[in-house]
Amino acid sequence: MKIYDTPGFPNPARIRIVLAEKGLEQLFQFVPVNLIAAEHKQPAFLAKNPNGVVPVLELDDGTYISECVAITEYLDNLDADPVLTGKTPREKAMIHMMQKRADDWMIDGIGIYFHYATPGLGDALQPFKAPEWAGRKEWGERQLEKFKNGLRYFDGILAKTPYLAGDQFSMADITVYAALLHAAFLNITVTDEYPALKAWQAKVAERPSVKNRSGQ
Ligand SMILES: N[C@@H](CCC(=O)N[C@@H](CS)C(=O)NCC(=O)O)C(=O)O
Repeated sequence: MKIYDTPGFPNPARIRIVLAEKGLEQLFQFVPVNLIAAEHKQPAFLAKNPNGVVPVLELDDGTYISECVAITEYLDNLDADPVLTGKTPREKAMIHMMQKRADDWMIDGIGIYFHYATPGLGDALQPFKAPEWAGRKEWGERQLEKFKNGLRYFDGILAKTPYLAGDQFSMADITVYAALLHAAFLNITVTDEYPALKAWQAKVAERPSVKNRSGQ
């Protein structure tokens, strides 16, 4: 099986962490995609993922699976040790709910801010090209507010539970951690204003799957 990804980018990091958590890295060949050269917007890559983003999993039968949540679910069904998407109905629902918030508020929030309110990857690589849209910078800035609201929200959750969806480390934790990696790249760090989130971030950073993951 193959993983098309770009080392150093936050969404690819999510899947690298999942693979390391589950000890499955050796089953996969990593195929680098050059985002800076816009390889992901060329027909050959768009045939694999019409959204033109990494990562993408290719199964041995030629099936392409994109979206980190879908890839994580596939990997969890392939090898349930440890489970990152939940075992019981309650765990699954809690993780799904937190994952959706982590995606919308955190990883998408900081990603859209990066692409629209900062130089991002350059004009040619804005995810949805709208150079004529005068309000795009303001819209990008609003995403940063959403991200900061997420910092407050997740800090409140982590003041009460060890991980985002309860006692177990899950894919929701991985998503928020990856969003914080992206934010740190933009010099937006978790300050003492968010003590529980900051302590959780330090704890997650020490997990072998995070600390020693490939493609950093
Ligand atoms: N929702 C997607 C997001 C993937 C994503 O945005 N990947 C970024 C890299 S971190 C990307 O390929 N960006 C290139 C672009 O937007 O042009 C997922 O879960 O896989």
